[in-house]
Amino acid sequence: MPRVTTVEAFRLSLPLVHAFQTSSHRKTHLEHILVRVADADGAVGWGEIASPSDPYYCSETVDICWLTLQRYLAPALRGADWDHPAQVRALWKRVRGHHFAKAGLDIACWDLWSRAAGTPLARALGGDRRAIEAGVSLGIEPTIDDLLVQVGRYAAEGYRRIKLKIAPGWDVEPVRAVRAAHPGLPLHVDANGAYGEDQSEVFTALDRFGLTMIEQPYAPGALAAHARLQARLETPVCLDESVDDLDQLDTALELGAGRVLNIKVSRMGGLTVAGIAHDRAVEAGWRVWCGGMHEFGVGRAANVAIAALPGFTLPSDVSGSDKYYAHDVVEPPIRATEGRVPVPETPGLGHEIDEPLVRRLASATLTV
Ligand code: OSB
Ligand code: MG
Repeated sequence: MPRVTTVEAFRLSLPLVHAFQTSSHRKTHLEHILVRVADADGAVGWGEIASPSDPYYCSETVDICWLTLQRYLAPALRGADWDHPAQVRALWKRVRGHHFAKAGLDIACWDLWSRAAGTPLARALGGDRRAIEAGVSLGIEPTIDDLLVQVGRYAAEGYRRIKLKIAPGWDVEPVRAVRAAHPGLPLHVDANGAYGEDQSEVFTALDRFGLTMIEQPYAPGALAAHARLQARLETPVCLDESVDDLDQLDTALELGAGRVLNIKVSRMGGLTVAGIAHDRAVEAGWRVWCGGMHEFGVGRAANVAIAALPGFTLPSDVSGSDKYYAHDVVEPPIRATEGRVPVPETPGLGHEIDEPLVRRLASATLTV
């Protein structure tokens, strides 16, 4: 029975190889929190809190995660008895929300447990794939020509689909240009909730480009508006920000607010909940895929593991580390070959964490 005796956390910022612009903001560096848990036998597990620095994607910023981890979540985990990592989320069920911070600890407990059991994390979660299909997410570029360069590059690398960020003023024209240059490429768009229902003619126009899906067109709470849009579009609507927890998922499934779910381990609060969301959405006839938050190698390896579950039939936003970071914190770094990322066959996350590097780069550390 693992009993976590120490929780350590490290704040660190890594430079992006290419600035990323969405409907709300532009980033050149990302700051995440790495979490290390250890038990009395000296077994160790690592997790990542991949929350944004600014409250544009969700309200849970990196500063808030740091405090929540220190004051509530790490103290709840420390010293508690559990047999299986699926039980740990019950330890912090009184804490409302704070899914990114919970996800970091949940991943670390799954890693600790599956390493100790000698089992690859993907297998511990019930995944049977040997490799997962990878797609890339491309930000808003200064010009359509710049975007075409990016699309050409990742299509040539063999990625299985390309997702384009859109926003009012950067939607139908860039999609038209990419579609004209790549007629057969699996393509989808992500609006990050930047549109109102009064702008729904944009989606009528986008419905003609054979997109695999339109991700999060409206604001997170607008489930009824998403259902009305889905009812009149051929293109599947995909929910991301709208589904933070299993109750919201049940409501979305009941309303028919889409046909596809982007499952993010971070947004949903960990691997256990992500697995339950996968089961429920697939059972209801929706398609699912694994989204990302530009994770460093620790969170990226957790995404690879969950994406090995059988219901993840659409390519995931789990590109190689090299799309984002020149030097990742894990060994070996995550790599895609011809648009496929291998699922590790070694215990736990299947990647070693460069702990000296993490300690050296950390701008702050905490120990509970
Ligand atoms: O909406 O999927 C999103 C990154 C940060 C915030 C929101 C989103 C994203 C991505 C990144 O699209 C996907 C990735 O990690 O490669
Ligand atoms: Mg999204």
